[in-house]
Amino acid sequence: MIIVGYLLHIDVYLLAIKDMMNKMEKNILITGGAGFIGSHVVRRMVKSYPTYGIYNLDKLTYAGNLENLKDIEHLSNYHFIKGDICDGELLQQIFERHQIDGVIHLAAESHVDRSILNPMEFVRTNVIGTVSLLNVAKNYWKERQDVLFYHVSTDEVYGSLAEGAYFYETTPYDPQSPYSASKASSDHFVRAYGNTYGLPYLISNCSNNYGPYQFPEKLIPLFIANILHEKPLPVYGKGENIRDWLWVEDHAEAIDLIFHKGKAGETYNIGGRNEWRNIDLIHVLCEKMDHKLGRKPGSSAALITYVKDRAGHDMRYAIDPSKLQRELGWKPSLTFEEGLDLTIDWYLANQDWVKRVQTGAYRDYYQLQYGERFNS
Ligand code: NAD
Ligand code: TDX
Repeated sequence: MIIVGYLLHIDVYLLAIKDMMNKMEKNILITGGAGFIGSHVVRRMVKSYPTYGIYNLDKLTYAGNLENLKDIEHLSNYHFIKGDICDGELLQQIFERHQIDGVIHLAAESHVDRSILNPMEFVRTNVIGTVSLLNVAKNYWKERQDVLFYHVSTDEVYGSLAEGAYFYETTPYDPQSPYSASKASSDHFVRAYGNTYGLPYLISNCSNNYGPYQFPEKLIPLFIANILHEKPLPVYGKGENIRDWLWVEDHAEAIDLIFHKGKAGETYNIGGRNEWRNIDLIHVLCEKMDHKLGRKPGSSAALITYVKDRAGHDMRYAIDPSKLQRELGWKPSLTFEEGLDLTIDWYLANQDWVKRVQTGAYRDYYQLQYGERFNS
């Protein structure tokens, strides 16, 4: 469904009229739905729950791309609202007009390297934005207990792990980058609103995601794009840092499960028990790319270039997802081998998407599809 109107917020009123005519079982506000993980969550919720009104609120920063949702934007229970989670007045209008019963909050600045260059933007969106959302939810819901504020967070809040150790839900917070410090802060605010005002909440902390629609600044899509164009592959430091990778649709499934079956006030760690040293993962990626592109074995690996390490680079992340598996029965659907193949194949088949992201052309999509009616 098409809506929009950043300046006048006319979209909010039009949608309200539509809602009155067509009462939904539940109205869910998803923030950051035009981003990588958010678009998979929105797609899943819109398709799996046709009786829910799904409201995707996204500021469309460099990371927001409405082309990610092209395939579902015509569905009548999907609604897009362009706006900023720091805009309390807009948030209040959205809650009131659409009688929001639940929030799945993903909007964030998400890239560690950018947080090193510009920490204030991370404080603004990840901390202040989350608190403004919490505040509006708390005031609108008052004492209601049949509502949920679900905050999607990261394993990076726990800091860097020694060999053999794992992140549990009880692991003390020890964020090391401006990004993880801002996410840790937002997690603390969510719990503070639960503790102080009785706001029913859920938090999940997930490991590194990969899959279709990931912005090509993150390791896997960046390296796929660089291999394709025979550009250097910048490996930070010695490439010995370890990350725990999860197929993005498995994350979306976990979010759906936690939102519907999780116990309010609880935290769930999400991860696929899939640890890789960066350099080992990069070699697998290079071998697969050589094979898929019909290039001589070793040609992609020849692009590997060791560069200066990321400042404060966390050495190792590894999630113990036992609680989620035991209590909610979640398990990953794919092996890493399968997920990586699907990811590479998707990027190779969708080079137009990558090109439009790299040239900035994707930013016109909003104007073309949604902009003309209300932008003055
Ligand atoms: P992303 O950068 O791809 O997308 C973020 C989205 O939020 C974009 O659509 C952007 O336009 C929107 N946004 C940013 N600032 C906003 C604001 N002020 N108001 C409204 N919208 C705004 O991020 P992602 O990788 O999809 O991550 C989504 C969430 O999941 C984040 O909260 C992130 O911390 C968390 N997370 C990510 C990973 C991962 O591996 N990518 C792992 C664990 C947790
Ligand atoms: O060019 C690169 N070279 C390189 O060696 C890039 C972009 C990354 N790296 C390394 C740094 C990390 O050790 O690869 C690893 C993965 O890097 P990113 O893809 O930037 O992810 P990471 O920093 O681990 O954070 C991601 O996972 C947790 C997401 O960006 C976060 O939003 C999420 O919370």
